Amino acid sequence: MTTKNQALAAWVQDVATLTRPQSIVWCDGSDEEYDRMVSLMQEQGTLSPLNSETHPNCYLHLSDPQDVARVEHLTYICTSEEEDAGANNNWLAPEEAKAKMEGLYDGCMDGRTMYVVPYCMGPVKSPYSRCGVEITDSPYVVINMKLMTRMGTLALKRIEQEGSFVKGLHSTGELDPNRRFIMHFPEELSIMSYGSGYGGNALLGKKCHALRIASWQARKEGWLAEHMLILGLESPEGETHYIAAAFPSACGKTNLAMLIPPEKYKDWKIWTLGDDIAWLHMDDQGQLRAINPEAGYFGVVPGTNAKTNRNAYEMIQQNTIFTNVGTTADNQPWWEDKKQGEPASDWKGNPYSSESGPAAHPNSRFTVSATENTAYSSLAEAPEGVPISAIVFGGRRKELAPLVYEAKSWDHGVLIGAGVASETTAAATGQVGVVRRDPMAMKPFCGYNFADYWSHWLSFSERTDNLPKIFHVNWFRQNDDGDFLWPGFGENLRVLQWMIQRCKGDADAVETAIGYLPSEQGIDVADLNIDPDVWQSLISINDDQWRQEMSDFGDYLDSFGDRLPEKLREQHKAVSAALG
Ligand code: OXD
Ligand code: MN
Repeated sequence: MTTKNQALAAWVQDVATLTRPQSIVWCDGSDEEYDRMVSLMQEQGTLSPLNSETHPNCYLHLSDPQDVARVEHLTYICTSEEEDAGANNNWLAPEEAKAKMEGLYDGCMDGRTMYVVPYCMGPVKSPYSRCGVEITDSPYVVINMKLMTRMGTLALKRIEQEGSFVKGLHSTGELDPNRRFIMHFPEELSIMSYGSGYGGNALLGKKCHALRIASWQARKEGWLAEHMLILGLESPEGETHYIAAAFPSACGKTNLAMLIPPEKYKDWKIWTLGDDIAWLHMDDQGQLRAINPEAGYFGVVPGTNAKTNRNAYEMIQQNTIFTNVGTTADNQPWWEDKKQGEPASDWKGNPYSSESGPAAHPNSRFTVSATENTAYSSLAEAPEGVPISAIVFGGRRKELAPLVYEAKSWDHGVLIGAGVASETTAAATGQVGVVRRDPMAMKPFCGYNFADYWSHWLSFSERTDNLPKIFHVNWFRQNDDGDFLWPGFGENLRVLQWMIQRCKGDADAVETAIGYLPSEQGIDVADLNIDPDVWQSLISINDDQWRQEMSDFGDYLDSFGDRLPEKLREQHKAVSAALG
């Protein structure tokens, strides 16, 4: 036995009896172990080194071409009552789901090594952190977990002290899409994943634990587990405000979290706390504080270049695992919009030809430790987290949503979050570019009924009057020719500044039916050469379009029936009435 925790030892034994691995390895999270696993994967042919002069310690993993994204239609929340999972989730009865999964797991590790991976989500010493153990037969998962979480001996120690942990069982199985399921059992704090090696389906600390299971725990314990980046905005005077922002997958959370201010604002600084997940707790003063449960980034590669995200571009020049990118003739990683080099091979390992699609898969990813980011905030390791001044929701909308607007109250902000809709991206299998409702950017990740989730969000305004202000942004407005109206990237700093000024009571705004919008001079855009009509359209609303939107949104809310909180209905009514 390799742990003092009886429940963990017994579970590992039970899993081994079911899956029948050739051997069992307990991971300690050391650098030596990482190097050993990297060598093993090279021997097995599942990882290859990239050009060691230009990209030291960088590796390429090419996945099965049918296993490149999250699979929402195969992802289930298995609660005893179907209503607890809600219409926002696929549901299966726990016993049925377990029987199905046990059938798949039966003997599935025959001839393979079973790795036991203890991990801690959040700084190991933080009271807000939570631990888990992932059992997996995938060396790729082990090396990614090492970069993405606090993994190994320290996590195991905390589990032994605390006695509780989330159980995650993963096997890549045969990578057959017909034998692939991601099941969650929030009542038992456990996860079962089979048939995929893709990050969001297989690195169980991330979406499965830190969002789906954690959101359930958070509701019971009075906190929030959210699909949010966390950043610090430091002014030239040295004052730092922290912002948490929720956007759907592949909508620019990583870019915003690592933003480099434009020349005009070069005395400002953005610090990254996290790029994907935030756990928000209320402290004794009624202040919301955030920690990032993760320790690394699993980011979308295409589009990353020295202009769009210089921090990320530089951080992935070394010590990075690339998944499903192309390569150049001299074996450097290559992706669309890298703006450097030419592809020689594509993500399937074939010679590149423009007719056979992009060189890098649109959802190709980098995995890298957060410490490689030169903008990584030292407070990311603070056990007490950082105080949040503003919460931002956003989506990818060609039309409708203005550049930025502010909620009139917390409860109104909850309505705005619930109303998030966005065009789908390559982060999940399925059609790309269709608008779908994605409340709080949590549609794929909320581990329980959205109606109960909104009630939980609304309950925060009953606990304190010290809550962050809530905003909504849309960087993605386009004209009829498909050109973006707002330059985005570094220029988004101007919008963040407006938010912080609003928090401090220092900026004017115009009240509209949907919230407060910046006044014409409220955001400094004078040097951006934006046509005045375009600027007007970015900071105003079209009442007809909004009436239609509120009507569609109302139908969506109605689909949650009686469980929908009355307060949310009232907020919806108030906005609709104001639109007339
Ligand atoms: C991610 C996602 O990988 O949201 O972060 O899909
Ligand atoms: Mn995400």
